[in-house]
Amino acid sequence: MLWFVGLTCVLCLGGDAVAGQRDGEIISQIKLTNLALAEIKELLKQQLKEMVFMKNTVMECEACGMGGIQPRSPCEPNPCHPEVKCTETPQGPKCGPCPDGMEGDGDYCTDVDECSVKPCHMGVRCINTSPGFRCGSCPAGYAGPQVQGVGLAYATANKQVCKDIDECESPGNGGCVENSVCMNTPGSFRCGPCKPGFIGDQRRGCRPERTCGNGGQANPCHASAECIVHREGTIECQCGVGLAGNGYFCGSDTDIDGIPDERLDCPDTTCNKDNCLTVPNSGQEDADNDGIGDACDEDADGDGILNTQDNCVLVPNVDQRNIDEDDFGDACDNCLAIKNNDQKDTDVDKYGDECDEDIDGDGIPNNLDNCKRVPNIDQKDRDGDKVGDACDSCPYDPNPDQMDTDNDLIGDPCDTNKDSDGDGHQDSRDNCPAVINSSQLDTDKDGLGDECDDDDDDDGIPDLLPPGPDNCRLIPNPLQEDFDGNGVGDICEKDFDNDTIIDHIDVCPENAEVTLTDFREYQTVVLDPEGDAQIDPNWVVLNQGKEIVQTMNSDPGLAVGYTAFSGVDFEGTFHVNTVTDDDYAGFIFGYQDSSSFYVVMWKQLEQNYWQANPFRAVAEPGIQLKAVKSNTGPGENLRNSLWHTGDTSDQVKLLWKDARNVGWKDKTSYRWFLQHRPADGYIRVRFYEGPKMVADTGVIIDATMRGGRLGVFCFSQENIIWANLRYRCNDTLPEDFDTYRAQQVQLGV
Ligand SMILES: *[C@@H]1O[C@H](CO)[C@@H](O)[C@H](O)[C@H]1NC(C)=O
Ligand SMILES: *[C@@H]1O[C@H](CO)[C@@H](O)[C@H](O)[C@H]1NC(C)=O
Ligand SMILES: CC(=O)N[C@H]1CO[C@H](CO)[C@@H](O)[C@@H]1O
Repeated sequence: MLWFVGLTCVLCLGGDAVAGQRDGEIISQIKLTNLALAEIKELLKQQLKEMVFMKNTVMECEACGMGGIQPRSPCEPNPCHPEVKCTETPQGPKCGPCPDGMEGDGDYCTDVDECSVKPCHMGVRCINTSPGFRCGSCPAGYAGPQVQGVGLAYATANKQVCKDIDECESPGNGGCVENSVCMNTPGSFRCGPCKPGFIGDQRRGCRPERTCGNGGQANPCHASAECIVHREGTIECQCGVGLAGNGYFCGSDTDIDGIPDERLDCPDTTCNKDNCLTVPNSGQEDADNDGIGDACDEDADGDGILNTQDNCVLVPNVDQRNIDEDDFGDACDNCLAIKNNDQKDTDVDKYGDECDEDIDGDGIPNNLDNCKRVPNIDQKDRDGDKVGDACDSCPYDPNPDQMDTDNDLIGDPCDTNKDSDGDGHQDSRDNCPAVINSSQLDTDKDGLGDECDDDDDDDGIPDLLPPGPDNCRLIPNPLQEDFDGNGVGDICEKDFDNDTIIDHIDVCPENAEVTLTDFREYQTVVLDPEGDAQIDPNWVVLNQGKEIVQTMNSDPGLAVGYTAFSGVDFEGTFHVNTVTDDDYAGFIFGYQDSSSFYVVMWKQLEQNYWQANPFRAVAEPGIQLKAVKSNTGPGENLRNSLWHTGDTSDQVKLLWKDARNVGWKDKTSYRWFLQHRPADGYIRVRFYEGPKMVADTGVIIDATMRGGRLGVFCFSQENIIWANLRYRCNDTLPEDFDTYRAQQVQLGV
């Protein structure tokens, strides 16, 4: 092809030469021009001849190709860019497209710079290769695949993606100390301060600000709640005094009955709104379901008759019919035709004892039953006094009258009151006469109390000595199976005493006979049985035994639960729900008999007792803690001694009095919290008004009573509520005992 171009050039040059000489001298040089033209003509003729020759040669060549001689292909050697396909066409060889990663017409290709479309992550080097490209690795703190490829299209579609690594998600808190804030940043991370609830820093570590127990585990409870670790390791959260809820959520609780003033965002019943904001009603009883609790509903049964006029306060009875004319209308009377204002129904069969032919429901009619009020099918009566052993206060000494002057449940003929260890159980009956043990627990029923029995469950593995200690002290397991090897036998893992109440709700996990706080069964003790100064108290028990109400303006009296305790924590809410009167109310502990108990009592106003015999008794307001050890027992002496604020010989010792000397306020809830550790004589009581502690006895050491029963106390005050009662076995000595001891030693006591 180039030779055609060459020819054109020659012709052109010739033309130009002719044109270049058209001047004034044309005529004079005409001869010379003619000569030159002839020469050019000759040259063209020659060239034309050559072209025809060549054309023929070419045509001959094409013809002779058929004849077997291989002609040379115009694509051999490939005139295109390396690796570009060459195609023959009539117009000559044709080059295909440039390969990926190159650009040009195919004859000639040059490398494309894929890096121009920025296929690599920001900050990562892009290396353009020929052909293709390659990205460097992702920067530190980022992760992504290796990227390399060829061509702009590929580079555009497959850009390198480097994702930020969230170091904080990696194990070990990203390298920050445990429980501290780890902040992820693009390509890196930072360690911040300790997480909320933890204190410390990156250098010293972060430990829980509030821990639960001594194990240092974090405290999941509400900020105001107490965190309790149970023996088997579970955690319980308990809202602080004056607050209520499930422990994880706590809200204010004006009447301290354990139910919050406003609904809390949790599912438990203790998260519901109190249906009686200012009167304690821990059971939330609401007879007419009108959302207003009975305790503050003027017409509790909604029958249109106000409680004060209604002879059935909790059962609607518009007619108020009342055949036997007692205090209870027919609609709610458990003895329709017999007056029975106490409505007592021992066997809870809906027939009041007054009209029940079988009071205790043991199948033996009352007139044949030697224990009318205690079920005893066997009717065993060893002393033949016609009182069955099951209810005989002296099973070995005939005592048909069953007199029990000191109300200790032991009949007078067999009551020695000789109690060497002072735990409230006389030696002849004490299953450990020489060891303080009020609870008298005897798990294996071998007559030897656990406290002085080396093998409580009689399984052959001693409680403490080798081959013990017994990994289940109260349940026989001679093989000591312990699958998880935690030192607690499998059989008692969740329920140490096998009383079917799992340990963390069991108020006495190591005592099968005590499971939940319950005052439904109680002994009433009248402290002034002779005097008729006032009537006897009327006790009403609510909320499955966790609430007691005393309605009458009465003589001094006690309602005492039957469970005897050694170490115990006892708490409750105290509320006088009336503006009438200004007298005594309180609670008792360490009750052994009606002459021996501790009482915490509180009067509203100062007052002389109206009976000046046998002596003038002056009551001061303010909380008092008294040890009662009376040599007379119930009667006017004890009555006046209880009233009096001070010591009285052979009756009452005043152990502590609140120096503030302030009385209780009407219609106000107070919470008490008692710790009694009789083995060491440790007593401490705290009092709260709302969340605020208002009085504290401090550590008091007194060993008059080495344990006993719990109950409530009233003296001449009506409408007292003891709500949300709770007791727990607890023999752990509080820490302040040691501090107290150390001080005593320093003082030389
Ligand atoms: C645990 O108490 C149940 C009754 O609640 C009784 O059936 C079972 O035998 C007791 N287990 C042991 C090991 O004493
Ligand atoms: C038992 O008493 C100790 C000392 O007062 C106390 O720390 C502990 O929380 C109590 N245990 C329970 C379960 O209430
Ligand atoms: C005061 C005392 O030691 N009481 C013990 C009586 O028995 C119970 C049950 O065995 C123990 O828990 C008490 O510590």
